[in-house]
Amino acid sequence: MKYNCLNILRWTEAQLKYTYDVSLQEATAQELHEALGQAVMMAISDHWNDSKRARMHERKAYYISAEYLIGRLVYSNLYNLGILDEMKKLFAERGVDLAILEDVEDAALGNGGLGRLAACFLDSAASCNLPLSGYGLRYRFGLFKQSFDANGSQCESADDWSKYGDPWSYRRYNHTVKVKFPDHTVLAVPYDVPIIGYGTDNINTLRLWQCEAEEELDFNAFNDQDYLRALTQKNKAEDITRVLYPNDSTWEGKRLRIKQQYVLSSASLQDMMRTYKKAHGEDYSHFADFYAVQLNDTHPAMSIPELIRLLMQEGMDFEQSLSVAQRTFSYTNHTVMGEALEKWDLDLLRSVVPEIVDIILRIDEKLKREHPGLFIVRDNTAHMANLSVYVSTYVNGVAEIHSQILKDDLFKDWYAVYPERFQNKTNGVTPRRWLGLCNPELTQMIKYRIGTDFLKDLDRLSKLKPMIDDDMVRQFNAIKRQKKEQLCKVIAQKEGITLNPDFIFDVQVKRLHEYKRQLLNALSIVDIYFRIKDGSLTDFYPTAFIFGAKSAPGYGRAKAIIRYINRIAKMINNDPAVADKLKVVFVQNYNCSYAEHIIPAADISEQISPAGTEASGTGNMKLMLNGAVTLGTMDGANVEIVREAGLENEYIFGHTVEQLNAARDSYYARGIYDINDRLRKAINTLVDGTVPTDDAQRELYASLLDGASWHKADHYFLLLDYASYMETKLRANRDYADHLSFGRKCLLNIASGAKFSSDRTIRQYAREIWHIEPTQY
Ligand code: 26Q
Repeated sequence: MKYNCLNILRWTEAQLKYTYDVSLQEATAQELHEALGQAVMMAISDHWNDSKRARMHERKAYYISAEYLIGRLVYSNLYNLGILDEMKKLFAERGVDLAILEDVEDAALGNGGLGRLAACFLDSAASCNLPLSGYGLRYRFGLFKQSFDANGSQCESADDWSKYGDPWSYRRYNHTVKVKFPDHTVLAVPYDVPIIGYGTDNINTLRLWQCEAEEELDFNAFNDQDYLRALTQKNKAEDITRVLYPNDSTWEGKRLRIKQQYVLSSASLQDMMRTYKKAHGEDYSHFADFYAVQLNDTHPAMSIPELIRLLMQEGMDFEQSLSVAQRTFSYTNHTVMGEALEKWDLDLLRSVVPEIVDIILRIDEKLKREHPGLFIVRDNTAHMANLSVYVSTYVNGVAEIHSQILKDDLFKDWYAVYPERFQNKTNGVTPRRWLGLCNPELTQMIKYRIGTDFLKDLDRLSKLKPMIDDDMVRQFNAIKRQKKEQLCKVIAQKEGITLNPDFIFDVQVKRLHEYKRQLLNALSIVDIYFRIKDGSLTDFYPTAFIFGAKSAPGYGRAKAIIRYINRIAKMINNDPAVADKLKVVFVQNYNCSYAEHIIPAADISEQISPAGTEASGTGNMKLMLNGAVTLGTMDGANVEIVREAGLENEYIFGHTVEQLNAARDSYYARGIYDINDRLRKAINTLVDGTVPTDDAQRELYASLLDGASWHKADHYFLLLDYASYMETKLRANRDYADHLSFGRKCLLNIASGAKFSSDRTIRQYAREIWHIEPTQY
């Protein structure tokens, strides 16, 4: 179907006039965003309603996730509707450049990979006509905004993403539900976000819950002139969805976090029970025939006891309720790292959700009767991952190597009892946002060559392979150069740093964590810097090293790494002796929108976690699809990237999982430090005053060489993999000098990227886990 762009434009103008009393030309970015959003919402409303109605009586899938990192929606929505270019043109004819909407804030209701995956899945399901709805939380403040102070330290500020409004959701107060806690009851008010498919009329729904008080004001307190008390109930309710927890990969047992998780679980399941009743009546024994619910990690795992509680409230007995729950839920694990696994102290849990604890204990008793070796509760602590495995139909990891580790390691005892439950679903990314939208130049080139709209069916990308010739490589290189120029402008404007687009762009963008080894990258840069200075590295191809990462605000070591990189960047960027060879930029506030600028401009994609630590990675896939080669370890989805593109087209280094497991016990980091002079010199900059450092860098230094009470020295094997990393990094650097052969590698990465479309992933979930079919309506 074709949307009438002129109508959308006229509605936009009308909204601007009535709401803000401004013309199209006078409107600010925020005003234009509001008005255009509302106009698009009007335009799609029939299709949205029809999509909903068509599925009323069908089996559907539901994704419950505490995070959705959806980014900026205005361009992707217009893009998926197929009207972005036309709308740009219509606005341009009236003297308005739609690029001003770049000033509109991202919706960052997620931390990183897990939240962005949820957003990619929704895009893919809608585009593949799969009936998948999302449930989540509408945090008032998303992930904090990041800036660096004069010291190079991370500073956080609040992300008030909806302060100018939120045109992409409708408040559906009529579907409000109540969620009970021992000391108060809160309202969960749904906000529905349309998920617009690409190349289809289908529109799915993301329903985000916002907490509000039952009574806006306590009038008794108000009449007593006690204003503060009058507001407490309101604040107490609104506090629950006030802010997204900024931890990524470390777990924190916070009361408010339990409340968030319970609201998400309870509200979503109450909503499902309501729609079930409407479509199928009050016999809930068939619930699992119509509702397949995917738990995005254990954050929504309280959904399991909550469904059981709600079913029992409707008169079903415990055993049958548990059976319904087990057939309804499936669970995706996103990490093997112990410190990230959710374990709730039962007393704490009981003080917030007492009935949930009673049900968890009953489930645990039944489990221990059946399988005395397994447990959910141990040492007065509820292990949410174990609960999620026990009461699930399927459990999956997010890349082959990760799913294997789940079976061999993390859930070994469970795999022995329930082998048929374990699956793999390798992650993917939506090619619409991560190719079509962020790299229209490359998309156009591919479309022209293979003659189809491959973004609907990424498998067609492989048609490129036999067509790759010098001509295509030259064209690709020219596009890459163009994307670098564009990124240079963005970085100059945002960071005040000038980069040369003739340099290699070597990119590491992801959350800051020790296991992701940004420090390894930094040490190699310091080493390269010294070698350029002392003349022992003469053939180095000029390189700009680009970092983007947020650290959890309470993660001291990660913050120390940011500060260290900012300081070496300052030293290197201010040294005229290397000005034509080296630049280092740590961009501030890396987010979805920044990623959309950086990723298409990258030549080298740093994916350097020690094997066995990164569950999958998804940035690696985005970079591959935009034609960067991977400088990486045999970890996460890198393994599959290498298999698809060929080892000869990537730069792989370091120990494998098996080698690390064999080396672990006898590993002695200081032994490597003592014999590798260059590495030692680089590591010493953490403490020797080459760059300004403080106690935090001294602590980093000690963590590498001495360890701490909780980890042995160099827990993430930076020193062990260093030599191999450096050698491989320099080989990639030398290879780049041959632009044709390097560009060919890049193109082969693109042509081999089909597997990493989240369309492929979501279809596998649909077929192998949810057992749902695409519906045309
Ligand atoms: C838990 C408890 C309390 C507060 C916060 C959290 C929390 C929040 C977010 C713990 C973990 C996360 C996020 C994890 C995450 O993003 N994992 C990544 O998931 C990606 C998608 O599967 C993978 O590609 C990455 O490898 C994995 O690190």
